[in-house]
Amino acid sequence: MTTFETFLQGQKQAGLSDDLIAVIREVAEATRKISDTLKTSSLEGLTGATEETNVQGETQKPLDILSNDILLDACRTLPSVSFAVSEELDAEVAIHADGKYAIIFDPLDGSSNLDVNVTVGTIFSVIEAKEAADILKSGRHQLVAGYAAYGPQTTLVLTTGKGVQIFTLNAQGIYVMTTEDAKIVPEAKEFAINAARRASWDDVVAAYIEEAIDAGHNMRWVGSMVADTHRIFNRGGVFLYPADRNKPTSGGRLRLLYEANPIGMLVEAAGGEAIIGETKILDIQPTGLHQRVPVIFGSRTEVDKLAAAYAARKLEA
Ligand code: P6P
Repeated sequence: MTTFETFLQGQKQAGLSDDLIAVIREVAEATRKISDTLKTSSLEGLTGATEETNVQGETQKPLDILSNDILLDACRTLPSVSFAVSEELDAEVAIHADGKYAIIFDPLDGSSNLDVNVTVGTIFSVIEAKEAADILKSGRHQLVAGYAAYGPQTTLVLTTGKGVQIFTLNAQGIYVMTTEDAKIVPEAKEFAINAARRASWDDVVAAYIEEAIDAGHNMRWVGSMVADTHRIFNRGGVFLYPADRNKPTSGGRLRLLYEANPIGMLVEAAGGEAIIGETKILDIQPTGLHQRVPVIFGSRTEVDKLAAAYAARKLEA
C-alpha cells in the first residue's frame, strides 16, 4: 500500500513545492498526535470542560486546547508558515515574519462529542498569505485542504487540487493510502440536517426536506461535521446547516475559513457541490476570520436541486 511519504514524493514529482510538502507532512503528523491523545484521553482526565470559553463563546475542552497547541507547534516548525488561524483563537497568530503560507484550522471539530466517544475531527486549509490582510481570500485560493476523522479508524482526507486522496492510520502510526481518487456519488437518498431546528429553516430547505422524506430518503445527523462529511464521501448524501430564516445575515453555525472552505474544496475536488444559496461556498469573499455561513454540500444532483430552487426564488422575489 502507498504510504503517505510515498504519496508526498509523488506530489513533489508532480511539481508541488518542497515548502508545501513540508506543511502537509507536519499537519498530517499533528493529526496523528491528536489521534493518539484522543484514544487515551478519558484515562488521563482530559475529558470534561475547562472554565474557559473561546472566541465563539463555546466552552473549551482540554482536548480543544491540546489539539490547538499541537497544531501551533507544527506551524512553528515550518519556516514557510506566516500565520496560524484557529477556531480557538481570537486573531491570527504571527508565526514567521518571512513565511508565505497561512494554515487555517479547526483543531477539534465536534468536540462536544468527545465525552460520548463519537467521531470528531481536525479540519485544515492552507493559503498563500504574506500579510495578515491576505488571509481573507475566497476559498478558491486554497492550495491544500483536508480533514482528519478520529473514529473507529483515523482517516486523513486531503486534496492539493488534483482529486482527493484518503489515508488510514495503521497500527504502526503510519498513514497509508486507502483511496487514490475519492469521488462523491452524484445521486443520493440521504440528508444530514438537525431537524430540531426545522422552525428556523427557509422555505427552500423546508421544501427540499419535505420532498426528500416523501421520496423515502433517509436522515443521518451525527452532530459532528467531519463524521457527516466522511459518510457523504463514502456513500453520498447532502449536508445542510442553513441560516436561521429570521436572521439571514448572521449566517448559519459553521465557519467559512476553517470549516466551509476546506470542506468545500474537498467536496468539489471529489465531484460534489458546495453552496450557500445559489452561490458556491468557494466564491464567497470572507469578511472576518470567524465569519459564519449557511452550508449545503454533497452529492451534485441533490445540491443542484437546492441551488436551482434558490435561484428560482431570487427570480420570483
Ligand atoms: P448542532 C460541532 O459543534 C459543529 O460545529 C459541527 O461539527 C456540527 O455539524 C454542528 O456543529 C452541530 O450543530 O446545532 O446540531 O449542535
